[in-house]
Amino acid sequence: MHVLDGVWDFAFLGDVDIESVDPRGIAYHDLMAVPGCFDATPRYAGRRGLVAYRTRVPVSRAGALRWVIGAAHHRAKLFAQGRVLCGHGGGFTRFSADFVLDRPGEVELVVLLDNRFDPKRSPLHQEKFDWYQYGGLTRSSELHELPSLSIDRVELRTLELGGPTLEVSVAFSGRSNEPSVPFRITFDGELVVDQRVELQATHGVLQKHLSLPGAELWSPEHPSLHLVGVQLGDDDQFERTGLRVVETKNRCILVNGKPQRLLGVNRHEMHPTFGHAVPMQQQVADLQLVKRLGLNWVRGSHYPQDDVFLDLCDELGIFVYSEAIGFRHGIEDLRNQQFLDAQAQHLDEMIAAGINHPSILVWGLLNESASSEPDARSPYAKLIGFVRARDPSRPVSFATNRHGSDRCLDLIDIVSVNAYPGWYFGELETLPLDLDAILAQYRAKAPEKPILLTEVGAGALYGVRDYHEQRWSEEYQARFLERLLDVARTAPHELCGVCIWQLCDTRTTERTEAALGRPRGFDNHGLFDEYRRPKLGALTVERILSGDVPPTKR
Ligand code: ADA
Repeated sequence: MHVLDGVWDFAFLGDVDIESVDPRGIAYHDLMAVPGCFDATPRYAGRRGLVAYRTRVPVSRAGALRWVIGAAHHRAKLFAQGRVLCGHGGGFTRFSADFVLDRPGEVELVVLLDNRFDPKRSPLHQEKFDWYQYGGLTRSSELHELPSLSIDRVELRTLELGGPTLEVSVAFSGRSNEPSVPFRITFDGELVVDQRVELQATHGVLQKHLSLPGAELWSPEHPSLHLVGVQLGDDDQFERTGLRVVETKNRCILVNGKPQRLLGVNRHEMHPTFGHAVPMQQQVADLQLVKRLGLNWVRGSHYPQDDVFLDLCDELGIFVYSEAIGFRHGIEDLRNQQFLDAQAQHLDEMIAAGINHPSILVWGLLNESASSEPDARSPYAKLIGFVRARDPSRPVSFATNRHGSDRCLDLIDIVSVNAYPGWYFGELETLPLDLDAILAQYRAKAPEKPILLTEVGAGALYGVRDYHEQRWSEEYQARFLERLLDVARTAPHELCGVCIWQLCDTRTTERTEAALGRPRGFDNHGLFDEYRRPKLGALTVERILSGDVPPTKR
């Protein structure tokens, strides 16, 4: 396997149509880091247009190759040796393209990338979204030399805790020259399946149920992880997972039968210097902050988070609400088949990348979209059905702000509510009552379902200190969080989780109307500013959750 991370040739082509470019004619005038966001670098800051990335890789044998791209924003077209391989829409997910190399030597790989908004050709990225949508190859990229029979993916699912039993599904493609091939599975290095299989088809899935007496379960308190190795013919793959079962029952989210109380934070994967290509050190640092504050879950708002981040959550026992890309989609989008197809492909890619991570508790989609419209039921049902069929082992949800009028709550397992009492409406004093009134409307419609408050928060400008405790001051946000934590910790009958909006300040859309309500062009609801400097609010959460201040009575 060749890891392609490094410095690639780069060209900013500007206002050019992606379909009109012949990769052989591009003059590369610059260099760019991969992973990286070109429009987070000083030279291209804020620029939108078509760009080209190129690298060359020495490959020592002819044959089939698989090029894996960690994420490409927003729309990509891939070429190898000057020939087009595929197109791809939507950032934040991994995809791949296979091709055949005729003779050993240097392979030239080119990506054309477009970060402009184009509702028709790029429906997953829309200008109205409330976060800055950077362009670039933002996650690691690899080139794999494939044997004639190859493992495409290995998916692991805990079926039962008594045992425990793990389902291993191995998707393969290609053909071996032998009539039968070895098929082996190891669990933490111990051989548990050792047989030969005859494969007639050129694509398929092999499935095994492993009974694993004595294997430790995964939980937030004891996040035990196990390594599963699969060998099929000459190919092998290793996947890490945890053994645990998630269910929803009696207004609770249960992990291994135990009800969970969730207190967490929303996270945009973003940094002013790196855009969406948050480096490993910052991924670790962000989770250090989550832990330090005493929080136990993260909602990946509003798109799938990096593999590195998910790995760390698995290791630290932090739950993840993994959300597909989406933001306030109106009924026009939901009626648009092209949008729905793009969503389904993106959901499939999110699930493929996340399925073996025990930390992922819920799949989410379509943040704050038109779920109150009569015509929304069918598209919601289709996308939710798609997620359930793809992974029956996790609850599905969508975050709604359609208080009292949502028509799709019966379609999901967990009700996720976004509400901003004490910020966009109401005062600090009325926060508990306002929140109760909102939640009561959901409880009436979904009496038995668990409810998460997936967004709630107040803004604060870093460094603005004010004895008047006005909105935008750090003091206001800190008072707000004190009240919120009181409510969160004293209303267990209504809420099984609260997720503060948001971990740190994030650059938002460049559109003027939006920018006027967003000082500095940032969403300033962060507990930390964009460089992760703590506001008074972060210190307040840390102080309260570390037990320094007991919750007051409501
Ligand atoms: C919404 C939205 C968030 C953010 C938030 C805010 O709830 O889901 O992405 O825009 O509002 O800051 O107002």
